[in-house]
Amino acid sequence: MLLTVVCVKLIWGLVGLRESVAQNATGKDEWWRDTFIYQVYPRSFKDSNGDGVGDLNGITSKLEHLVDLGVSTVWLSPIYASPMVDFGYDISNFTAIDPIFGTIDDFKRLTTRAKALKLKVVLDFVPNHSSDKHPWFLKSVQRIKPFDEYYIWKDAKMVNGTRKPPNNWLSEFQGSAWQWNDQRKQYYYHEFTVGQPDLNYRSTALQEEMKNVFRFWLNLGVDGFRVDAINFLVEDSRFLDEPKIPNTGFQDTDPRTLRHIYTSDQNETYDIVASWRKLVDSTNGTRKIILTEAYTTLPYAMKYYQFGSNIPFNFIFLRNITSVSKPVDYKRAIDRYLNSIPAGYVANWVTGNHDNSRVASRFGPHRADQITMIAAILPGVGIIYNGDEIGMIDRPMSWNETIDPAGCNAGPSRYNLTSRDPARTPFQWDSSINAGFSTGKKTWLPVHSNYKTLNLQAEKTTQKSSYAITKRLISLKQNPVVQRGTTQVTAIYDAFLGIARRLPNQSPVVLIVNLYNHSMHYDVATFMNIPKQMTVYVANAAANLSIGAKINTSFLQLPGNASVILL
Ligand SMILES: *[C@@H]1O[C@H](CO)[C@@H](O)[C@H](O)[C@H]1NC(C)=O
Ligand SMILES: *[C@@H]1O[C@H](CO)[C@@H](O)[C@H](O)[C@H]1NC(C)=O
Ligand SMILES: *[C@@H]1O[C@H](CO)[C@@H](O)[C@H](O)[C@H]1NC(C)=O
Ligand SMILES: *[C@@H]1O[C@H](CO)[C@@H](O)[C@H](O)[C@H]1NC(C)=O
Ligand SMILES: *[C@@H]1O[C@H](CO)[C@@H](O)[C@H](O)[C@H]1NC(C)=O
Ligand SMILES: *[C@@H]1O[C@H](CO)[C@@H](O)[C@H](O)[C@H]1NC(C)=O
Ligand SMILES: *[C@@H]1O[C@H](CO)[C@@H](O)[C@H](O)[C@H]1NC(C)=O
Ligand SMILES: *[C@@H]1O[C@H](CO)[C@@H](O)[C@H](O)[C@H]1NC(C)=O
Ligand SMILES: *[C@@H]1O[C@H](CO)[C@@H](O)[C@H](O)[C@H]1NC(C)=O
Ligand SMILES: *[C@@H]1O[C@H](CO)[C@@H](O)[C@H](O)[C@H]1NC(C)=O
Ligand SMILES: *[C@@H]1O[C@H](CO)[C@@H](O)[C@H](O)[C@H]1NC(C)=O
Ligand SMILES: CC(=O)N[C@H]1CO[C@H](CO)[C@@H](O)[C@@H]1O
Ligand SMILES: [Ca+2]
Ligand SMILES: [Ca+2]
Repeated sequence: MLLTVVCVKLIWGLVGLRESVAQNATGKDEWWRDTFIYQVYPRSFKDSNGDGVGDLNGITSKLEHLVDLGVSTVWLSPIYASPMVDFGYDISNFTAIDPIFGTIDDFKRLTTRAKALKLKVVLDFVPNHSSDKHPWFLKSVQRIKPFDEYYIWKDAKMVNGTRKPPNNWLSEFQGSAWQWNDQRKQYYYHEFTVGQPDLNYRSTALQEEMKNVFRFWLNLGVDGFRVDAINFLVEDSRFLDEPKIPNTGFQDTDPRTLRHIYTSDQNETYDIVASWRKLVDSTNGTRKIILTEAYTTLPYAMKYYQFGSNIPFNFIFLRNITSVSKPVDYKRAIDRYLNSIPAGYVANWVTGNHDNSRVASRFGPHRADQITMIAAILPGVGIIYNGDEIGMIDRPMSWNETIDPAGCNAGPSRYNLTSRDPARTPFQWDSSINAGFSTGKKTWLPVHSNYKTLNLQAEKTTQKSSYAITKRLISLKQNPVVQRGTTQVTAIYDAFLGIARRLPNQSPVVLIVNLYNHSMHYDVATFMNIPKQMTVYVANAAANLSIGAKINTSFLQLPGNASVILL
């Protein structure tokens, strides 16, 4: 989302240093426990009919790629009916497929094929708001029961005879979060754009309506839901002004000037998540997964576990750790995260998504695989964004090419800071026209010009490609030491990050990352108390090491940017 991108730059707060810890985040024996989940951004994955936009039949035709990679689950970003003002996050019918993506029968074919391939299917669920074109909203405007209460309506505050919004709440997209509706003669609340009115979870009819949405898709056999922007779900019912943060330097219209104590992370939000947990658990068949997305503080994120989220997204690689982070920074964030997980729950590691720069652009192409290596060796679930497994990078956009509302709203001088278009370009399948994504004349976003060499087909025949490395990393999750071992994160001076996973009477699994860009060597064996001779399981391109090579860890010399996993 818009502010995520902006805020990332402001909140790289670093937390206190900790000692090494041993950690056992085994968790319950769920089907997703030691796997990777793969996010498909449907518009950009595969176009089956040449209109330049990816679609369901395209996804179905490429499911083998996910099987080949070895991921357990495909999570689809929104495929629902939508005016596409926010590319599907503005939904006008929660139980209909948008024609641009296909039909409900196409969806059924997709899930049938996925089941045959033993892939789980997870859908995006966007509960905070609907489109203002949704029939519920149109009826709400007319005060037709029970729709009248489906949205958050408030009377104007009259100040000296002038109509003003009911309070000072601000939209994530700048300015008052209240929009006057002349027909209903009231303001409605919108956390995001004017065209995305917030739903009112204090209406039991609305709550039931959204449960029916869950039921609809569960009946079609989906294995779970990824819940969007959950922390914004419920607002405080007193509608008090939020306190101002003094001296932020931002304009008064900027949401960063307020402490969001009444519009974010409300207790009632957690209760609603718990009610959804109960609902999905009451369905027969495979246990269902709930993933929740909240860019929030660690305690608020952790709280979702106890209220039924299996995967409250861990965004440390998106906001706490950056290309300039040092080994101690990695250690601090990873330990802090692992130590915060309540007993019995499973860790997760998001390496990228459709709202942020690609991992290969955030960390540099030579470090993209490193982040996946860290996600793979650490306990729990990895979450990978389509295209990152082949090392795709952001495609810079001119102002004219920009279509993401988050970019367009920011204007020609600032769109680069907020537009999410660069990370959403079509998947690069091969070196044919449009990278094999589409046979059309034009694609909805331009294909990156590097596709002739950077594409899946080429990487399949290259030994140290991102594809080859990622595939090996995904299968590392099957290693018992990685599944059940303790975790030790070590900063080896300023240069090396070391992660060791151990089980009694078994050889450890060890990752060493050189965070310098020049060659360094250390006695890693002594530093980490690991065997003096180990074998390369996988190494990134910079390491210049072959799988199976024997390594003397008493004198481990690694080129700049190199990383290696040893057994
Ligand atoms: C959503 O679309 C489905 C399928 O076209 C339709 O049956 C249903 O009535 C629609 N729901 C609403 C609220 O318009
Ligand atoms: C209302 O108008 C009066 C007279 O113009 C002015 O003194 C006062 O500050 C106004 N109050 C507000 C809340 O704007
Ligand atoms: C929210 O719930 C917590 C307990 O989970 C409680 O300590 C806190 O006071 C509650 N906050 C509000 C505003 O009710
Ligand atoms: C689950 O299966 C049981 C037994 O077959 C059946 O009685 C029940 O209605 C099913 N529940 C749902 C939600 O489908
Ligand atoms: C990541 O950064 C956010 C924002 O500064 C902070 O609230 C959170 O505690 C950090 N997480 C970890 C694991 O350090
Ligand atoms: C951008 O679009 C405007 C209006 O369509 C056009 O006049 C201008 O030449 C375009 N600029 C570029 C660099 O394509
Ligand atoms: C945005 O990025 C494009 C592509 O890198 C560049 O040409 C343009 O100058 C940038 N615009 C701004 C305002 O930074
Ligand atoms: C981790 O926890 C699980 C379950 O609580 C236990 O079976 C296992 O032995 C523990 N492993 C270690 C290395 O402590
Ligand atoms: C290598 O790292 C040094 C110090 O961190 C930095 O000054 C230099 O620009 C880097 N060189 C390259 C090519 O990244
Ligand atoms: C890679 O390793 C080989 C064999 O050890 C060596 O001959 C070669 O010089 C190395 N290449 C680089 C770029 O370090
Ligand atoms: C490993 O390197 C150390 C330090 O250079 C050396 O003393 C030792 O003999 C080496 N061990 C092996 C098995 O090569
Ligand atoms: C993190 C986030 O906010 N995700 C989505 C939430 O909803 C807005 C508005 O629809 C989207 O723009 C974001 O992508
Ligand atoms: Ca299409
Ligand atoms: Ca809300």
